[in-house]
Amino acid sequence: MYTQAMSVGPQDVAAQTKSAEEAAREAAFEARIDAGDFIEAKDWMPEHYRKTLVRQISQHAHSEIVGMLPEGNWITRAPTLKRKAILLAKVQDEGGHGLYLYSAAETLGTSRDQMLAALHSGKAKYSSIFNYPTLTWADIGVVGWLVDGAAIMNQVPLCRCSFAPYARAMIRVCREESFHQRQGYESLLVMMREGTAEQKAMVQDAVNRWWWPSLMMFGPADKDSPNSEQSMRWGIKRISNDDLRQKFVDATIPQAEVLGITVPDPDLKWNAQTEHYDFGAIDWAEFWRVVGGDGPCNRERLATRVKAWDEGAWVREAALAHARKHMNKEQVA
Ligand code: FAQ
Repeated sequence: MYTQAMSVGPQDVAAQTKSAEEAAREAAFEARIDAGDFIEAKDWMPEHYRKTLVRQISQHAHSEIVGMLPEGNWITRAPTLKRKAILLAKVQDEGGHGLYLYSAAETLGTSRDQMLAALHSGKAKYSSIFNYPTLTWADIGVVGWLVDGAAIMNQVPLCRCSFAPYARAMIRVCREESFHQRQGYESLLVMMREGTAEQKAMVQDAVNRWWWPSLMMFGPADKDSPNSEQSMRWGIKRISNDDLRQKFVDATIPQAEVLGITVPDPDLKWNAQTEHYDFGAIDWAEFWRVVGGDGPCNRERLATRVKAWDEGAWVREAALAHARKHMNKEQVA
């Protein structure tokens, strides 16, 4: 009796050999991950690992760059020279974070132009949080306290990400984010301790608007997070979305108490048994609406980025022409 296995042609043999080789490489890669090794850009890696990293790192880079917009909007209106200098430095830092992150993603073989084209066409995501408006000066303090606070909580574990160029970028980013969080908290503390009744009300109003979007920054609940399981398995993510969100709430509520503000959650209470704060249900319909492009500022943010890209074309062209001129000179010499 002839079986199908006996009619294997030379191409099939090659494919089988290749897949055996591939399987051996994958097994070696998984063993490195299990041993806690860091993966460098030139090391062999499964295609899905590479794609997952390009997706996450480029989204992260886009978030830093788009994240400059809601705060940059207040640089000319900062109330004092000191606050203006701090805000200017912070917004510049965010630009720098975007650049390290684009560089880390480029080591995986995707060009910056490709990543930016994905952002500008609306294909690539960036953090939902930057689609909310900064309506008053208090929003700037609250963004530092809550948004940078949530960013650090999420990013400190990324300093141990299995992909070494990302982990290295995150170490520097986290140092700067920590200053960002502190400056935001300090500016709120001044408003709450020395401010007028109107200024205090402005802080409370900003917290009311930013609290829930900040909790959404950590992503969907673990049970609804399609990427988490594999990313945790590969050591890209070290702590799950829900666990990070809980850690953020636990760290932030005592700070809110020192400030003398409340968060807009009637279900928030300390649970002595779990030793964590219980908190109310997140409006996931709002989250997905914003992620899907229909938040309060999505269109404005994207249009601003596209305009900046188009208007900066002459700078990129001039820089490239300059680099070419130098290269030619070196070749002649
Ligand atoms: N917004 O399966 P998961 C900052 C998407 S930087 C929009 O859980 P994953 C600094 C997710 O991409 C803030 N989309 O996904 C700063 C996925 O869609 P996809 C950014 C979100 O990747 C401060 C889908 O939902 N930080 O703030 C969001 O395992 C102040 C399913 O989700 C980072 O990017 C969201 N919030 O976990 C700057 C950190 N959440 O791609 C200026 C690195 C989820 O399959 C001023 N990233 N999605 O189409 C991460 O840690 C992860 O990517 C998560 C999401 C945790 C964000």
